[in-house]
Amino acid sequence: MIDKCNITIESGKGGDGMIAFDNNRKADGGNGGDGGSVYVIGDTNVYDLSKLSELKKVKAQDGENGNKNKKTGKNGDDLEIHLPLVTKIFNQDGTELLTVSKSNIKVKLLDGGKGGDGNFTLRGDGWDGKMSRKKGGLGSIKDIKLELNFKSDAIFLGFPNAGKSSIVNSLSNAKYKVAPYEFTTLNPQLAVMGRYVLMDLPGLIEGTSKGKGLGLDFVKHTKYAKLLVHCISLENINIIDTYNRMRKEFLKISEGLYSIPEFVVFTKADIFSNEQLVLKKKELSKVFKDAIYISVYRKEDVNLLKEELKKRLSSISNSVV
Ligand SMILES: Nc1nc2c(ncn2[C@@H]2O[C@H](COP(=O)(O)OP(=O)(O)OP(=O)(O)O)[C@@H](O)[C@H]2O)c(=O)[nH]1
Ligand SMILES: [Mg+2]
Repeated sequence: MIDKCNITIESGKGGDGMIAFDNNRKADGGNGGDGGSVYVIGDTNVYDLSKLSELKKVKAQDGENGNKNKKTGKNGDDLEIHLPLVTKIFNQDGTELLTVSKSNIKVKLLDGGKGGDGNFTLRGDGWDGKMSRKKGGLGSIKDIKLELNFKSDAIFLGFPNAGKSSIVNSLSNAKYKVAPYEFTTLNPQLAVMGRYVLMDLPGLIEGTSKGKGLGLDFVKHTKYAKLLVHCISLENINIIDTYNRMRKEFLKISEGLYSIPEFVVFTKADIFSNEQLVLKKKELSKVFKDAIYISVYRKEDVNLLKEELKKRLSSISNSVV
């Protein structure tokens, strides 16, 4: 997934006005059409900047020149750049230009050049107007930098191998890589559960805050999340300690991350017999009042988690998109 790119944008040039005469030698040259403008628009069907990063430059269409018979040239088509949520746009010098955080809202970045007047518009009484026309206005050109911060409703975090990707896959149509070793997930990955966007993240370890493991690049993507799903494998011998160590790491990473409402999900429930699980739950419920226990291999567990997530997310606020 490409989450950064530099690109040159250019609006269309206005078409030139025309000098033309009808059969009675009267001025009848039309005006040039306006050049297309450049817009950006948030689009939830776009997931990263890869398409855009392949293009060095994008340009709106030029307006067509005016024509005889007072015909105005066709306006150039606007260029709409569809961007994933949330994309921050910066000027070349690094100052922030705008943030695209809502879908389907169009924002203009560059105006197209105005079409030039033809000699019919400029005709006047004398000869001068009849022989004059205006050239179309030039388009504008600008270098911008784009940076994508993934926007999701719920983020899935925890130690490596906790089963985060397995859960995200089971809740959605995603088929992200799952494997029995640490750091299988290397980058944030998005999945859709009904009207909600889920984000599976790389595993965190103690020291992530200091750049250990896969580092801190992921933090910017967590900013908009409404719910932090903290996944803890029941394989851990001391679960309360595992939980506390991760909470401390969240705080060291950022206060913003630490303060996202948390929902604890205990994973791999199938490794215990029913009797063992009842005992585990009894012990853990003293500390974790409303945690959920799931095995991704049990449909009823997955459905229960899905309903619980929907309930929590709908009570927190509207979906991000
Ligand atoms: N028995 C059992 N194994 C599970 C369950 N969920 C996941 N696993 C296994 O646990 C291992 C790790 O699963 P992942 O989903 O890759 O874990 P992760 O937390 O995304 O791991 P990283 O991306 O490395 O942080 C895989 O071998 C999974 O098959 C479960 O409910 N029960
Ligand atoms: Mg993973």
